[in-house]
Amino acid sequence: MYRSCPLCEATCGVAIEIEGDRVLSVRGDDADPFSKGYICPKGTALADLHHDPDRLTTPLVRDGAMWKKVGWDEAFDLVAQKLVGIRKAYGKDAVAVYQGNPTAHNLGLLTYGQLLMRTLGTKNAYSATSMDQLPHMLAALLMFGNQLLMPVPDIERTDLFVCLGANPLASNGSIMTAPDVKSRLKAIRDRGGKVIVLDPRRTETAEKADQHHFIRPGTDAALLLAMVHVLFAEKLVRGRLAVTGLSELEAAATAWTPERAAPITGIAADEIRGLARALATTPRAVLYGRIGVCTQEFGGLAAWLCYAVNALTGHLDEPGGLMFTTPAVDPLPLAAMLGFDGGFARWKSRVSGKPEFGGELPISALAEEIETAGNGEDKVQIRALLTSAGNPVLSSPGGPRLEEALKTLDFMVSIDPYLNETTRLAHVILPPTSPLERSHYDLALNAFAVRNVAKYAPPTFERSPEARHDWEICLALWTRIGVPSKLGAGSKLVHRLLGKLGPEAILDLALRTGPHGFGRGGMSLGKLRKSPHGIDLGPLEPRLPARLGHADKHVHLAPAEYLADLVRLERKHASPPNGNLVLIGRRHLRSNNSWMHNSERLVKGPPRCTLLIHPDDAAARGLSEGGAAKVSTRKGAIELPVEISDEMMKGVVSVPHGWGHNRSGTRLRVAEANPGVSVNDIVDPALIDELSGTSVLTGLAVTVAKA
Ligand SMILES: Nc1nc2c(c(=O)[nH]1)N[C@H]1C(S)=C(S)[C@@H](COP(=O)(O)OP(=O)(O)OC[C@H]3O[C@@H](n4cnc5c(=O)[nH]c(N)nc54)[C@H](O)[C@@H]3O)O[C@H]1N2
Ligand SMILES: Nc1nc2c(c(=O)[nH]1)N[C@H]1C(S)=C(S)[C@@H](COP(=O)(O)OP(=O)(O)OC[C@H]3O[C@@H](n4cnc5c(=O)[nH]c(N)nc54)[C@H](O)[C@@H]3O)O[C@H]1N2
Ligand code: SF4
Ligand SMILES: [Mo]
Repeated sequence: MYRSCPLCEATCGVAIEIEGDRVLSVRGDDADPFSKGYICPKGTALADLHHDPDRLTTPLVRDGAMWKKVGWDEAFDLVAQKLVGIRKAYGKDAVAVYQGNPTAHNLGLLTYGQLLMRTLGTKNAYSATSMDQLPHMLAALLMFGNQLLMPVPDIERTDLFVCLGANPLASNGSIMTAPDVKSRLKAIRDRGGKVIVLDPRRTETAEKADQHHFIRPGTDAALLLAMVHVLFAEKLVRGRLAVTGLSELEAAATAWTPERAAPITGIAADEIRGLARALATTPRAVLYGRIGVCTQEFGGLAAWLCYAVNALTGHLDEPGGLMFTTPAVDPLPLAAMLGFDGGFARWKSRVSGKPEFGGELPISALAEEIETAGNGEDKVQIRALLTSAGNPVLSSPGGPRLEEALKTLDFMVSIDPYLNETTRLAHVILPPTSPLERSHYDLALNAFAVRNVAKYAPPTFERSPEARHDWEICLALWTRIGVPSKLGAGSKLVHRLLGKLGPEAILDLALRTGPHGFGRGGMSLGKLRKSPHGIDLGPLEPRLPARLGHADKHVHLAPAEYLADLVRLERKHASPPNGNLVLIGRRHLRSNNSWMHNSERLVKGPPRCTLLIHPDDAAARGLSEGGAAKVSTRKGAIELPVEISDEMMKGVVSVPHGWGHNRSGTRLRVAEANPGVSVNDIVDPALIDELSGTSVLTGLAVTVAKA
């Protein structure tokens, strides 16, 4: 049986051997044209997930500290009755939703989940986006005219790959769906190209690169402005695209000489010049920035400047550069149909005025919106929460505060296969089928893949009659709640149709009407069913200006929102940096945010939730390898083992996120035995990039002492 692994963005093909209802083995699928047999250890752990005795299979209703199994209809009726009651009594905004990361890998949640969440019409919609790629989406919206038009590096054809704030050898790539990044980076070097990594840690990716430069966390915007400065000063600006804002961008960078950026970033002025020149003079080159660029104090500016530097050096929409995909399913019309409209700062959060993006508010507003009393019709306090595929108690900043806030809700329901740190606080848990019991198509990730590919897989195991898919759960709730439409013209018909179709029929329709669908032998679900290893649709192709969402069909290089935010950057860097230690995160190949620590094979070995610290910083604090350190912020302290390594930049320490499985009332036996601590217990949710509303998860001031 062949399918794609849904656990990270790489979408590796897996070959699964089964006997009866058991998985015998999970291997890389050699015949998958995209992943060619590659998988990582998490792929093998798909079997553990499927057979995990802790994975829930029937709805649970909480009575105090006790959980009772109930039937699906009873659970759906109860949830609908509660949510409808709260909407009626307090208004739409009293029901909040939170959607987590696995949504992006789940056909049912990307269709019926969106339908449910978006048509609830609540301003209190939250997701992991505001702890992640929001700055990229904002740049896509403001520069290219649609929030989903995030370009990806054409890693297969580039000769210079500059990697800023990403560690694809651990994460397997993000907004760059590219199975086996390691081989792809090696291929760049084998063909005489170069890989350059800029990161506060000498990462697994940096180890395989030609060059690595330590960069001071949170200073990417300064680095990129200095590169822009060099490009203009040395007349290196090029490219065929029609753009607006060129002179505004030049003016914005005038004061940012490499000499000014050097002490801020920790990268020498000559190196900054060299980087700008190399990008401008290498015919096929790309600057790729990812989560380290986004989740920082100036994430909005930094994400914008990453795209701008590619545009200025003639690498936007060019082979080997940063390109837009042509996936078999075009996500733009589909998202619009499901109610996901773009937009920024159309409204602000009630309590602290944080900006809306794409119909959602920043996650950092969730706790305060639950805690703070409302007054009147449009100043509504959150009374109920629906979470789906998310674990914000561990994954969002200020976990302990959110945890307390969740306990005060009138009602909470979670669509989730585990009784974990978040869902244990729900009144009802609705567990979906396992990944192997459902059909799969990468609706979202194919749109960010470095080749145009398409692959469909039917369920490996038929679901039992007692189990429900995510989409069935969402559809059942949607139907029962009877939410008014947000879908615009013809919505009654669309509604009735969606209620009947199911995700496969929607997929088939989207494939047939997509960019590869027309004509003889065009793309369809039937065609994909006949190619169980997937279909390669070729390398990325230039898509501009046709693809741009702006009416003027220009790339907007200097949107006013960014120019205005430069003032904040100036203010920040008016005084020299203080000598505080700063905290960054990290990812590990055998981990996946907060939710895969219940697999014995993934968590075995030495503890991974450790404090990484430079030898000099450790010595100055009397810390020894394996000893305990106390890491504090004004939000609290955590204690964890010390790992000393010169892979850390001096003055920077690292703690991974997603640990802290020591909360009572969870049902995760393996994870509870290897709990670690949650770094988000000490991350202050008030710290956001004030432009975009994205949480600041990197570059936080901390003190470290011997515990
Ligand atoms: N194994 C594994 N894979 C995953 C995940 C996982 O948890 N485990 N999570 C998935 C998810 S949800 C995502 S979003 C992706 C993320 O994918 P990536 O963006 O590749 O994420 P990271 O591996 O965290 O790499 C971010 C890098 O940024 C660096 N960094 C931190 N602060 C700064 C800074 O201020 N400036 C610069 N230039 N660099 C900085 C960090 O040291 C780190 O090496 O990974 C996905 N893949
Ligand atoms: N300090 C710090 N915090 C971070 C980050 C960081 O780098 N540093 N990274 C941030 C990022 S990039 C992200 S994306 C977020 C992730 O934040 P979240 O998405 O909130 O957290 P996850 O740990 O991915 O939890 C996923 C949940 O989905 C459930 N689940 C898994 N598969 C399915 C499914 O198919 N259907 C349903 N219904 N549920 C499923 C799991 O049981 C789990 O409860 O964390 C963010 N938090
Ligand atoms: S890299 Fe690992 S987790 Fe990601 S899709 Fe491939 S096998 Fe799955
Ligand atoms: Mo993420």
